[in-house]
Amino acid sequence: MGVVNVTPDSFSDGGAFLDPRAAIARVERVVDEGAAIVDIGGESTRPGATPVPVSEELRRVMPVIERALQLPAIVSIDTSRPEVIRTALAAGVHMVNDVRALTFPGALEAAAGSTAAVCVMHMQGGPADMQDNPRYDDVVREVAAFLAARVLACERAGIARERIAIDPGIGFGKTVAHNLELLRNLDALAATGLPVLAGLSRKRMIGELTGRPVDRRLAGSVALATIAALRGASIVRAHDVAETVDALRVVAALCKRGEQ
Ligand code: 9MG
Repeated sequence: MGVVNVTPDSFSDGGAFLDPRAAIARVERVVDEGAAIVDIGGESTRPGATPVPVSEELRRVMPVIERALQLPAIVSIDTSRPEVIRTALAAGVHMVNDVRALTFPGALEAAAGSTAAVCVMHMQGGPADMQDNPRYDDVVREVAAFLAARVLACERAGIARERIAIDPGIGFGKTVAHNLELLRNLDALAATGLPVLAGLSRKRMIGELTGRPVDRRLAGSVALATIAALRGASIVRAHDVAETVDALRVVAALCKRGEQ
């Protein structure tokens, strides 16, 4: 899953693709480099990010979605808002990626009224405060229980299990220790039988582990993508698509005999 942030304040690419032409060029490059899914978002979810009006979110993402839908890729809308979900689905997007796990009022219903896939992610707190003091008694158990509850809510709303992916939300209300614990136990989430999505690319934990600034986290990102795939992730969300695809092809070859 290649990341396309149409925002002025993303932590990872700092507004490089706010201009629709730049965002469209980014979509084309992501697909060209081998991404099966393009994830298009118009609101930053980095720690401390401020919300934007729905109209602005739509203004940012819709031209990019229109172009992405002409390409040979699954098109995902990265949003939490029911209005944006509905508009993007009406345009034909194939997937809704929601870091708030379809908890906003009306979001479940908006997603259920289509045949699109959904990804529900765990987050403790919200972008404004999630990194203030994240606490868990047992991070793996608590994240798994939250995701199980959201999957049930999706199913009750009419979203078939086959349409649902789950995501532990690396970096969303978690310390480095929490993130590492979740990665070590990613196979427990994969054991649900649902596809697991992992977003690790350029994240703060890599900065904390390596001392590298955000524009020098490629090696750490590819290492974590590889580890996530080996531990059962089916979808890896990445900024550096070509390098991540290479790493995942190596993992796929290694696991091909089915003796993971
Ligand atoms: C939008 N976004 C940013 N980070 C993410 C992650 O880790 N997972 C998912 N599903 N979406 C993310």
